[in-house]
Amino acid sequence: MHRIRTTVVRLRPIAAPQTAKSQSQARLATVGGALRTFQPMRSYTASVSAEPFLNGTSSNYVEEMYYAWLENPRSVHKSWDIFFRNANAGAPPGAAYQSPPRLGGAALGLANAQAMVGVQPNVEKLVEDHLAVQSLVRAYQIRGHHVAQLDPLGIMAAIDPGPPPSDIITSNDKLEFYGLDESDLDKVFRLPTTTFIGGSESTLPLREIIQRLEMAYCQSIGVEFMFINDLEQCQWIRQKFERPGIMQFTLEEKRTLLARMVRSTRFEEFLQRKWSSEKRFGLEGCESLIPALKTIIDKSSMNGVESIIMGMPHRGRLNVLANVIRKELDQIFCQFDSKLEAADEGSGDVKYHLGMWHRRINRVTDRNITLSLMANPSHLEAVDPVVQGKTKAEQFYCGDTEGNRVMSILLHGDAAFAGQGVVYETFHLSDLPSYTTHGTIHVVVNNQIGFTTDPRVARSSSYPTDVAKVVNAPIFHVNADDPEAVMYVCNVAAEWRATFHKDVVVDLVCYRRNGHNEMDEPMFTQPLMYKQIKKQKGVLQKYAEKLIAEGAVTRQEYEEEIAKYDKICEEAHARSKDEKILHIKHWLDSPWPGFFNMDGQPKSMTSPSTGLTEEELGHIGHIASSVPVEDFTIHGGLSRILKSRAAMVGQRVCDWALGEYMAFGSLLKEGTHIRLSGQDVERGTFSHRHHVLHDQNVDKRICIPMNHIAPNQAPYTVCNSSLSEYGVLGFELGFAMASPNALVLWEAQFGDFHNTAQCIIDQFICPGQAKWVRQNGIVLLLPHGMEGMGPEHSSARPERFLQMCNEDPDAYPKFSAEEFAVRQLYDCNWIIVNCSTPANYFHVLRRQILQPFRKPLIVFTPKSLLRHPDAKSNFDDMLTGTHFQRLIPDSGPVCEKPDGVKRIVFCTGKVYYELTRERKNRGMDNTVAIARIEQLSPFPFDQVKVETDRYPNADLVWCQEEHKNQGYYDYVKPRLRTTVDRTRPVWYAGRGPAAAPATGNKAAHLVELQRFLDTAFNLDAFTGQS
Ligand SMILES: Cc1ncc(C[n+]2csc(CCOP(=O)(O)OP(=O)(O)O)c2C)c(N)n1
Ligand SMILES: [Mg+2]
Repeated sequence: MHRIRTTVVRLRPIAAPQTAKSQSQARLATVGGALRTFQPMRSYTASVSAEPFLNGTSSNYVEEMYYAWLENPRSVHKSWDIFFRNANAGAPPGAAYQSPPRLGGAALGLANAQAMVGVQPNVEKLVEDHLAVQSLVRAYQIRGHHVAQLDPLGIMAAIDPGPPPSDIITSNDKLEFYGLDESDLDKVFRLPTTTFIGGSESTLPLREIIQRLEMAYCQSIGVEFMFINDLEQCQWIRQKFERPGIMQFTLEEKRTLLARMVRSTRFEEFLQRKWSSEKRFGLEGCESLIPALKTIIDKSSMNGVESIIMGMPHRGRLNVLANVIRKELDQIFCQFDSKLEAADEGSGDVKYHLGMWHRRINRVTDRNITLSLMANPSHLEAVDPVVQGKTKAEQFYCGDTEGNRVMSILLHGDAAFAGQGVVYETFHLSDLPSYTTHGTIHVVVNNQIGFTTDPRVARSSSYPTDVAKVVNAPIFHVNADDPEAVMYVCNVAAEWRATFHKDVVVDLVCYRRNGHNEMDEPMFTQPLMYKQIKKQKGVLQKYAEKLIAEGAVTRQEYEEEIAKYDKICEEAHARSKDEKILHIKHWLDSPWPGFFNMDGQPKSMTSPSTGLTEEELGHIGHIASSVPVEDFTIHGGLSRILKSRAAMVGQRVCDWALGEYMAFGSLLKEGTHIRLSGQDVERGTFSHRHHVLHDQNVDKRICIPMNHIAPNQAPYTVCNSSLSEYGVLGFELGFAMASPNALVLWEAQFGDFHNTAQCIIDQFICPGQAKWVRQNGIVLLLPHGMEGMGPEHSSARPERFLQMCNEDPDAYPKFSAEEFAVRQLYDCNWIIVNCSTPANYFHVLRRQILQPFRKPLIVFTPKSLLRHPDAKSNFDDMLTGTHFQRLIPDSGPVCEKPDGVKRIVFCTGKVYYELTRERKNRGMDNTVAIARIEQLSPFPFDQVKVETDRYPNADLVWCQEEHKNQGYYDYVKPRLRTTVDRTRPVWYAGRGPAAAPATGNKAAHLVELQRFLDTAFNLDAFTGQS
């Protein structure tokens, strides 16, 4: 009789926990404790005579004692402590018990204990069975989803390939696992407090217990939640799925559900009829996605949500646009007309990628709701962090600190959800103070295939959704062929988010009726699956038959509903033929009301001055060098930094950090919100910034002086991010999308790390406006420079950014002199600068906000220049009337006799300081001019021309510290040639071509540097070359 009676015993953790919470919590923690390691410790084969107090009706009492002891051995009587200790140590039956010490002469020994628990013969089995039942309940809660009927195709293997767990009672012979048998089925058992299957009953017959557990956990819904380490949340989920009769719907709800299924299904059928040879990545096989989303939206609207931002891939996108966002059908249908002319810019990539923004009344709640679907590239899941950033921004701007008014929904494909790392990176933002959106509802269209690839070769986890477990998000798997179950879990998901403000996943287990797109033949690769799919009755038909059978609708009503929607589609189709012009602007996901004029153009085409008054500079400088709160102890080293800042302010000069301070502080004062995010940005990777001060004596007490600039200033957000580039840059891009009136900056720890966010740069930032008519003013700060640090940490890869500029290198722009700079900016896809002075950095940051349109700004930022004694700017260069210098000409002795200048060396960034030092050393200040191109793109053709004209006898050299196949050379050379009408050659001084960005050897680095400086100043270096 080796019994499971001792379930309690089996639950023994390796070490008894030390914390003392409530006893009931202790019990739950132990029972629900996926964190614990279970170890069989003692098989109670002891006879009653050996340990008589372990008898029958004492089970609850013993159990209580045991849990209490586990929690805190001192909370139980000494006798129990000794008993459990001995038992744990493996004492044989009868030997674990020792008489307790006598207290005050009163004997509180075995006799009393027996009296308390009431000894009865033959109750041992009862205890064991009760404990077995507890174990059984828990098994269903943990593993019920493995046997739930989730797969509409019934081929299951693709979902969860393992055998059914042995502790789930799928047949009566499994009772034996628990030491139970059929004769126990009608016995009544007390239910543990960790289950709600009893409803108002606290006891139930075993047969009923199993049946209710089956109902709760093994039908069309599989709930994965027992890994969540919060008891309240686990209990909440249990009662949502366990309470008897909880999944019941009113007649009206069923009819609405049917109507939504009709729309979803007939929409796809309509497209298939009209455009049978067009790809549309149809939803067939997962039609219940539409009611699923609508249910989430209805419920969330009911809970007070006013704005929902959605991101989704290709599958079912048109259906979502039509039936969830409610884009006019004719606007969708006309996208299938290839003759349609585009009325505005944009690459016409409408059907599967453009977004949408729509405010309407939610019919169920009668409340206003704004729905936006974000434009997205093909790159699956890339939009996830962007959606989160935009959601965060909307919450921030409407003061929604808990996500009660604005929320996001992300849709995923099963293969992409499991495969794309950005999913994980995005999940990790979900609970960070400056990044949380207070819960996202994820919906996975789990059609058990990715293009032609089976899950068994595409992922190592049981489910595609396992990644969500890292943030303790509950996962509701549901058979998408059961629309009522789908609706139920979606309701629960929305309630979960409203209650706990945390992420949740709905996994719609479905199938894909056609190939990856409608042109693909799936039988090539999944013959058996598709044989099954061909036999599969459509979900609408199944659900309609069910409702007709139960009398919820008549067949006639159902047919009328179909006819009604078909008619809507036909009429819209007729209207769509009248559409002659495609207005891509109608597909904007983030309109910026008031920023543009009525035609969507900038309100002016001038950039106001970016300078400040002396007083403003002094005031911001003062804030930057002080601690603006009382009784705040900063680190001694920081005191010195602040002192040196104060000294600089006294001398009217700025270093890099102070220049940035001036730009941020002034914009904040003028009402522009600033958000600076990235790894370690608060202090600054190079310990130069110090925007967040930490009290040395009080834990977590911080001060952000930038928020003390002026009484009505805009808020400053500066946040160290998670160690993710892809996720965080995507997030900030989304944040910048929400409003043009914020300066949003992302800083890479070192510039080269941006390449792990390449997808966001290539797919969104570089071409965003061209593809989706959507401007964005995000700023990327990329530390860059060859400083002998080796191949890593040196290059922010300027060549890549420059290569992706949309400017023609061979054509001199035909703009008037007054408008040259601003027109160039307006036409470009992004702005790329490498500033050599703090003042210029200051101006370019301010220009980013003060110019009348938005373009991404890429800034190659310095490392050693942060502290270079010459890399300082005078306040004079930042005063009112000054502005960003696209090119900084040589202002030295060369200006006096330009005709005598033999060479102009054009350069950008830090190498300027190396060049000037070398020139001085060589005494060539009169013969070689050095011009700094600060704005690389758009290229300042006009100002370069002024320089080349100024020195008619000079040869032209481009000097860079980067290798020849990297850096700026390939970009600059043709532009310089265009500027001089190809009348003069452009020579190169710099490192030779190389595979790696820099040498790892400091000495080699210096040799290389000297070599190219020699070339730059050897006036005969290029003689004879052509
Ligand atoms: C990052 C990325 N890699 C590859 C692709 C090519 N691709 C497009 S759809 C697809 C399969 C996606 O499968 P799943 O996520 O399950 O969505 P489904 O098409 O099944 O709805 C692939 C590999 C892509 N679009 N994005
Ligand atoms: Mg799939």
